[in-house]
Amino acid sequence: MMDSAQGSAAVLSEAEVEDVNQLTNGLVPLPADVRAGSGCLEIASLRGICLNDLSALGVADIFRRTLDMWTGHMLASPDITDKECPGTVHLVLTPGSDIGTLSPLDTSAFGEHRISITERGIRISAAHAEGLHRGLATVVQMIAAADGVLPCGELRDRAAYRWRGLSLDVARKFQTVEEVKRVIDVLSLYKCNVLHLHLTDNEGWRLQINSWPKLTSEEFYSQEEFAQIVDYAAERFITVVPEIDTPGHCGAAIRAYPELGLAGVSTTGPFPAANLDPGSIHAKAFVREVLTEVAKLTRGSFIHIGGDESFGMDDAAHGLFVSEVVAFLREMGRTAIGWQETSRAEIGPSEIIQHWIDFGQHEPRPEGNDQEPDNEGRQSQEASSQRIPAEVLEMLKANFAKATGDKARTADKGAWVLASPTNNAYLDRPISEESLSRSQNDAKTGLGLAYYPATELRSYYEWDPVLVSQPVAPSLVLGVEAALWSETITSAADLELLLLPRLSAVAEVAWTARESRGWESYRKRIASHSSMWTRRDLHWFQSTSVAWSAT
Ligand code: TNX
Repeated sequence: MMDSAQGSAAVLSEAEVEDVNQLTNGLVPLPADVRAGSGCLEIASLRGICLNDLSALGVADIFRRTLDMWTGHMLASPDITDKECPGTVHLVLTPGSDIGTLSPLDTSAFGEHRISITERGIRISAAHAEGLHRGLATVVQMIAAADGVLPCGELRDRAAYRWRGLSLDVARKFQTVEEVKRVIDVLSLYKCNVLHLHLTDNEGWRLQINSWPKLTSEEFYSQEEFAQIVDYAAERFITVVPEIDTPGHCGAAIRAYPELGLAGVSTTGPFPAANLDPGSIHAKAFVREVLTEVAKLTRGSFIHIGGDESFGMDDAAHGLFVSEVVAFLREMGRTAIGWQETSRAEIGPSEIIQHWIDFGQHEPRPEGNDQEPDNEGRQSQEASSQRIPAEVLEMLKANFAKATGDKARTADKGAWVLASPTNNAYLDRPISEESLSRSQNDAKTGLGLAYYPATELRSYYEWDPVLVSQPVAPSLVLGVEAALWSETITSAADLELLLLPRLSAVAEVAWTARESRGWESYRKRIASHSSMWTRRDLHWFQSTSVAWSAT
């Protein structure tokens, strides 16, 4: 793994490397290809935005507001022109381009673009509006990190993976529409393109469903509010993927409509067997009616069907249930995504399987860490087992034992894979480092699930989506999702402490090719982001792993 700031910098002199590092200063994720120029651009000389194509107007407008929000630098309203535009950020959609489809399966999802910085201004070109938007996130970060001037040069960039997401559990702890929008702003800043919302679980059902009105009672999104989230995300080229978790994790639904579950089953406590009754006609109608409504509320074609941890359910019944739900979504022209347990059902090459159960034995030994990887995996499993009550542990172990064949099954089926390994992508693990702030050191006690060992920022950075997905072919690894589960979250502040800086590390794993990444480089580049987070009043964890430039 390289630790220089540029992947393709095989034969650069030391001075040239320094120039490149200046250009990538404060950029996370690290761009693919960077060439230093000569001279520099005064940021104060940037006054406006120009565009050559009306279809980039929305992008320009969001950029203008976003730049102000993160940096306080205000540009004038956009002008449409074909001419040279000194003193502006100039957006150029290349001829023959289209606006893209807002789908993480589309090639526009790679967000390809070019940025050129000269003494006269900044020019960004792309074949899709989405590429412009991703490039503009780079410009926001450059301006935030700069000390009055930007070095001239050129960046060509594109994501390593098409799917770069966050799964957010708003079922265990509800978050307001405003808070979800703040999370979307963070995702956009790190070039992520998917917000997966875990909307239902044992603890609560958070989306209004007209045909089953008793599902929601106090804290939930009306369909109108959900549409607001979808629109806000779409303006930032982020697809919202709603998750309706079935047949397990259905406690809230069963409490509202007991006929959906088996009689006498407890729906509360840790890991209840709160499954829909696979033999019930009510449960079948329920799933179809709910998914029909949910499908109308999304812009993307994706619906997450959960499928995880249906404790106590017969394996064949689980497989059949999931297969029927997947087939129903196909009939509706939608794409099903399921947690890895759905690899045991009838899944095909157009579906997506999200791997999460991680045995920690696939990673090569990270640089500077002399523990054997196997050993590390075992140690962390032992440490966490001690915190789990014996009967729960038995159940989890049985579940994990079944999971050993999931990756091979996924590979056999030719389905797409999303990598969300618990060891590297679960943001709800307790935080291992100290914070620079005493109150955060108090706040972090009890934050993160105690079943997991405390985890450092570095673990979210040093992993490889292809390696953790083996034996799935690299070409079928669609991308990466971080997951933020909310069992221990009591407020928006808690959410943000687990989100930042961890999400930025996973976002770089998703965007930047592995050969170009390096922990030492990342921790230098992320250090200046604290000023953006603080400006926005985000509660970010002041981890001692990074020499933050502002706290
Ligand atoms: C497992 S990941 C779960 C969630 C928990 C999470 C805690 C998955 C599909 N299921 O229900 O919240 O672990 O990290």
